[in-house]
This record gives sequence, structure tokens and C-alpha cells, in this order.
Amino acid sequence: MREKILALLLAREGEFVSGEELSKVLGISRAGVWKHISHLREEGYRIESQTRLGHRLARNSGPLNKYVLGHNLGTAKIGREFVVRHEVSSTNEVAKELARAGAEDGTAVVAETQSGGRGRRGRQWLSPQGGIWLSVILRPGVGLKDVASYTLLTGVAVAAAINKVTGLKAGIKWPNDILIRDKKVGGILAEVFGEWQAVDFLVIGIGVNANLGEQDLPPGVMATSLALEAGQPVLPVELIQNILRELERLEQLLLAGKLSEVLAEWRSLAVCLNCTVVVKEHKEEWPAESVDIAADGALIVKTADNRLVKLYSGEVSLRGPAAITILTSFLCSYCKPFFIN
Ligand code: BT5
Repeated sequence: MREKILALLLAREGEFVSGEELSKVLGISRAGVWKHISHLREEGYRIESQTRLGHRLARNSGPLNKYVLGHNLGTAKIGREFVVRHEVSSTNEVAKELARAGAEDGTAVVAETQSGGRGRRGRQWLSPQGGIWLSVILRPGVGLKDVASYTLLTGVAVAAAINKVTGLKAGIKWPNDILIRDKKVGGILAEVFGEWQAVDFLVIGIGVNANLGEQDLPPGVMATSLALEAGQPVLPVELIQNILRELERLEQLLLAGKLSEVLAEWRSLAVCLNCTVVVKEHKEEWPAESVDIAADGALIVKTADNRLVKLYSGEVSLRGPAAITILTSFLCSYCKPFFIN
């Protein structure tokens, strides 16, 4: 019943809905309506009640849940199903289990905190309350060679959504870092499950330090949050919805054979093209100049002796044949050779 009341208030967000109307539509007494409204307030929703007018839900108030996230989302596939949890070990893990159990293409998993948030190669991703910890299940029906574009398009989706919602200037550092003023504000962990020729599903994990304070950021890392950069909190629902809308738009471009348009957007958001970088590959390190992004997601760099080299980065879990991992670290900071790891 509480969820039904919430859905009705959400449908008329910002407007008063009378107690009489609620009790009629739901077939419960006015006292019953009051009881549920009080519970919703206890759960954190900001609901204003006025004797003659009724009840009004403030925009973007209350904890994240599938009703609030799905309200006015407007996508055809991504986020049609939401799984929202208070705390999980990792949204990517939850998404993987759900996908194995048959969850739909586009299902989104959101958690308020993660106790075991993961970066690439087993690195830790700090995920306290206030951040956006999101994973999306995709079943694009493509082969392994086509999935690298998903890390790229996710970077575009996240940076574009941040810029739209906050007016800040977030950029992408290849392959998966979202930076603002050279500091990491978000990261992407795309994982692939399936076999060589037929990918079963992808789990696209997205972490954004939305409303984290200084004290919540990982120590010793060049990191920041949107709230710190903008000087005010951001609305998590708005940001998540915009990320999902952008993901859908970009995936549609990709599936329509318009990868070149996705790449053009990627280039326009890249923080380090045509700059000096240090490539760290296995135990070797060498300087190069980043030149472009390739259709297969590789970064193209020019070596000191003018050779063009493609760099790949990614982690791939495969069922069937032995798991493969192609690892290359590409490190850069605004056109100066610079190490971060
Ligand atoms: C990433 O890895 O940047 C991918 C992060 C993906 C996180 C999302 S959250 C939802 C989903 N569920 C998960 O479990 N993961 C995904 P990588 O490039 O390996 O960067 C990891 C490094 O970033 C760490 O070694 C730290 O140095 C740094 N780091 C950790 N937590 C951070 C944070 N909250 N903000 C900025 N940097 C952080």
C-alpha cells in the first residue's frame, strides 16, 4: 500500500494530492492514508501535508527505490527493471548473479553502499553512502571483439550525464576514468561473460562520487566528488536517470552501426588526446604520444620512433576456453608524463 501511495504522489510530484482522492483510489480510510504517509516520512521522503490541500512529495526526496528511479525515466530498455539495495558487496556481483538467473537486458542494480566495491584487476573501490554505485546488465548479442566499445560508450554516458546535470566539466581518461580537474570522480568496470563468439551478457559497473565529502574519499588518491566540485549536493536520481538515458542513446547508436558518432563524442570528452603519456606494459615503461581512439576501443599512441601502436586494456571473464586478460596501463596527466599507480 505504501508503494502505491508513493507511486501516486510521484505521478503528481510537486503537486498536492488530497487525502480524499488517495483514500478513494486506494480503497482505504483517510486515517489509513495518514498512517502510510507517516511511514513514508520515516523512510526519509519529504512529504508536506496541509489540511485543505492534501499531501505533496518534494522532488527527489527520500531513499532510492525503483519507483523514484523509474519515474519519468523515459527509456525503452535500460532501467526498465531496477533492483535497489541498501548495502551490497558489489553491484557488479549482484548484477552478475541476476543475469545468470535470467534478468532482462537493461536491468539496473543500484546500492546505497558497497562493502566490497571493485575496480579493475581486483583493486578496491571505496563506496560509502552518498555515491552512485550502479551496474547495468546488457545482452547485446555480439561477439567478444565488439564489446570493447561498451567501456567507451559508458565513459561518454557518464561524463555527458555529469556535465548535463551539474554544469561541471567532466572528461574521460582512457579507458575508464572520469576526471574533473585532473581528479578522479568516477570509474567504470565493464565485465563480459560468455564465450568467444557469443557474449551472454555484459555487466557495466559505474561508480560516481556524487555527494561524498573530503573525509569519504580514498586517502592518497587524486580524487574528488561532484558535490565538492559544484559546491552543492547533486540529486542522485537525476544523475542516475541521465546516465541511463545516455547509455541507451549511445547503445542505440552503436547497434545502428554508428560507432563513429560514439567515437566522436568520446574524443570531444577525452582529457588526454595528443599529449605525452607513459605507457606501462607488463614490466616495461615507455613514453609515447596519445593520438586517437580506435574503433575497437584501443588507444592509438605514437612511440618515440614514430610507430603507431594500439593499446588495449580490459578484463574479460570467459566460460569455456581459458580466461584471458589483456592488461595495459596507460597513465597520463594533462600532457605531462606522470604516474598515478
Ligand atoms: C575503476 O577501477 O575505476 C572502476 C570503478 C568501478 C566502480 C563501480 S561502483 C559500481 C560497480 N560495482 C563495483 O564493485 N564496481 C563498479 P580502477 O581503474 O581499477 O580504479 C581503482 C582505483 O581507484 C583504486 O585503486 C583507488 O586508487 C582509486 N579509488 C578507489 N575508490 C575510489 C573512489 N571512490 N573515488 C576515486 N578513486 C577511487
